[in-house]
Amino acid sequence: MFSYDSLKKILFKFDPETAHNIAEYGLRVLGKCKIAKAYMQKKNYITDPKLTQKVFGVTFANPVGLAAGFDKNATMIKAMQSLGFGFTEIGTMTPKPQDGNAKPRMFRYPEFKSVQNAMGFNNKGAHKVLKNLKKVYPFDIPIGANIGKNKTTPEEFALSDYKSLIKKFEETSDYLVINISSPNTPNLRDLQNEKFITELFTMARELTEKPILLKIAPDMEVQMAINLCYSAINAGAAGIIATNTTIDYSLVPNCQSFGGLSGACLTQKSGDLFKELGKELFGKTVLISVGGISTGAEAYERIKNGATLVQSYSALIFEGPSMVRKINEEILELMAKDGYSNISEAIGANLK
Ligand code: FMN
Repeated sequence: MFSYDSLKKILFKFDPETAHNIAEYGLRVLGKCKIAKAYMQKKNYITDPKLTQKVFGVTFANPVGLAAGFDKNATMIKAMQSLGFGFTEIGTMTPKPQDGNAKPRMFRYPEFKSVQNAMGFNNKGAHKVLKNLKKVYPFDIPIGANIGKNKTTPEEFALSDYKSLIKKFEETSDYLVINISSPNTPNLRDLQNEKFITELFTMARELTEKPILLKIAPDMEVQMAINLCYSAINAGAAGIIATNTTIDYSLVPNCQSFGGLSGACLTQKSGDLFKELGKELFGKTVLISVGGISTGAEAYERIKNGATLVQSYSALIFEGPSMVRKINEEILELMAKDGYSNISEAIGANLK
């Protein structure tokens, strides 16, 4: 029987970016192979009505999604359902194609189940990604489109990058995400200020009725994060995704001093910030929690702290394709223990 442990031994012999490219090739093939796809989907994709909910008018069969950055060019959407994900987020895409930062730019720390990346939005550009997306959309699982500005676009023109991306992707996605929280595009996080956020979401709301969410970094003071979220919500944001990777390099001994850390080292930091956001914002907007989630227990805690949906990326590298099914099964067990018959009863339970 196929075991991820043996595959992992081979993949981990390659540098992380090469391993990612091999995995991408395998997942693209899986997406095209009907029998293998159906087999994996039957095994991993949990569609228990207890986990099903409508968010932004769209049905999510389970609350565990793939976080942005894994499927930057929308080439693996079909395979993600076979891995069990209830939704997927493509991107970050930029208006023009870009190569990203110099290599090596991705590092893994297996003993800490953590990853560090300084990819810098390497992607094929909005035109090509949209072409890929159009082959699939609308799909069985909801698709989010995560958008960012080009590295060469000066801050004063950032708004027009986001404008062109919203126009391009609004018809071929179920929700959009504004990414200004990556640490790997110079000065991008400077856009995490109330003035820019207000301008951005006011402009966005005039362009489309599609839900648009803001993804924030974990490296902000709680009050600053709350204020920023309020600016976004008041200007029309449909939700908040917290969090992106961290630049707190104290979390992994001897890690690189650039890029963003994710995976197990981020669980506490991202979870703590999310808890505070939940206390303030639960009931006022849709909250999605991401950062170091690898188990049903952690996902369930985030849900009870106010997350309607959760996402994961780094843990997939260490746990493999059975992870999403296990998370969903554990959420169901924990819901049963608490006596909940639908996930909506668990969302924000710690805050009621
Ligand atoms: N987040 C984005 O919003 N856009 C990206 O393009 C993006 N690229 C990423 C690339 C890598 C290699 C990794 C590890 C993460 C990336 N992320 C990106 C951040 C993830 O979406 C997620 O917010 C973060 O990794 C925390 O979740 P995790 O601990 O489950 O990985």
